[in-house]
Amino acid sequence: MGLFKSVISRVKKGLERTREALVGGLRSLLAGRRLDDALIDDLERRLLEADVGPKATARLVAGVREAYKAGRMERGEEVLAYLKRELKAMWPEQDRALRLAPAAPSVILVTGINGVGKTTSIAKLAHILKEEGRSVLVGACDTFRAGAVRQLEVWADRIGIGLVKGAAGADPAAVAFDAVAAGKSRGVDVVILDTAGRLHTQDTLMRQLEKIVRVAGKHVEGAPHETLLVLDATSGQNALRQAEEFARAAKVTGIVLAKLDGTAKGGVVVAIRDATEIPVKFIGVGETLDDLQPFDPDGFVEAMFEE
Ligand SMILES: Nc1nc2c(ncn2[C@@H]2O[C@H](COP(=O)(O)OP(=O)(O)O)[C@@H](O)[C@H]2O)c(=O)[nH]1
Ligand SMILES: [Mg+2]
Repeated sequence: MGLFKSVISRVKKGLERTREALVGGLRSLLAGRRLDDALIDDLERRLLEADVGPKATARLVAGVREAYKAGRMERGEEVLAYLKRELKAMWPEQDRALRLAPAAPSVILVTGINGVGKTTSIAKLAHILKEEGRSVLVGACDTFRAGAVRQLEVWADRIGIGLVKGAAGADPAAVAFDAVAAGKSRGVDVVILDTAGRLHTQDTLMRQLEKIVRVAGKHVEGAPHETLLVLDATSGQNALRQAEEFARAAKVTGIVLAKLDGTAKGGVVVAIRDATEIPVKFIGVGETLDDLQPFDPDGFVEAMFEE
């Protein structure tokens, strides 16, 4: 609770580029215009360009076309209102709260391919949890690059939380084992495991994840309680493919959509909703510790469409 409440103005700021390109674009396209077939085609192109995805785009555009043909929609403003309403309806009540165990420690596994923003998102999440008064420990299971461990160490020092690491090149599952065990013996509330995103094959990567999951579950009942998949919003439809692949291999319970501040293609949030049942739980809107926000669909759509 507490800090997990989102503030529309902050979301708005983080989404400036997305807002300008997607909604600003729609607004200048539609405002003051009368609807015709050419305008509907333009709308379709604009939605696809914003990475809303073919499925959702087709549905939205079909809705507009149908209402237009039936004489129920004539003005661009009506289209904007329709889009806003339809987008909001895409996210019915769903539990987006972080899953924590009834008894400490809760274990959160963080996955995703290299460079998407895993380590940074972990730091932001740890920061929020700590501000809420919880003790946090991170496990540096990305043991392939010394730089990866170092990066997490710098964050942990800055936030003031514990870190467990292994020797260079250590087995990631062994580090996960140590981190979860340390979390348990030290009575820590939340253990967050950082993982590697790039291995020789997708197969090895997935097998390694499975091993980490097994090891965590052996120590703490129900662990990992949350498996977060981090996706890079700037990678557009590629992010979708990753979501589908990871969901096949691991029981992903939530998505962190990072780098939404850096893209004009915020529509990918919509495409993710269309492609998977996995809830987007957090959005990343910058590189500092304060730049992680809970994903609140209503607030998100409001922020996107506000002037
Ligand atoms: N603009 C922006 N940059 C981000 C965000 N999250 C991560 N980054 C940057 O993306 C790069 C890769 O992040 P990192 O956490 O190391 O990714 P990892 O390889 O998945 O652990 C770093 O330069 C981060 O500062 C975000 O929400 N917005
Ligand atoms: Mg990393």
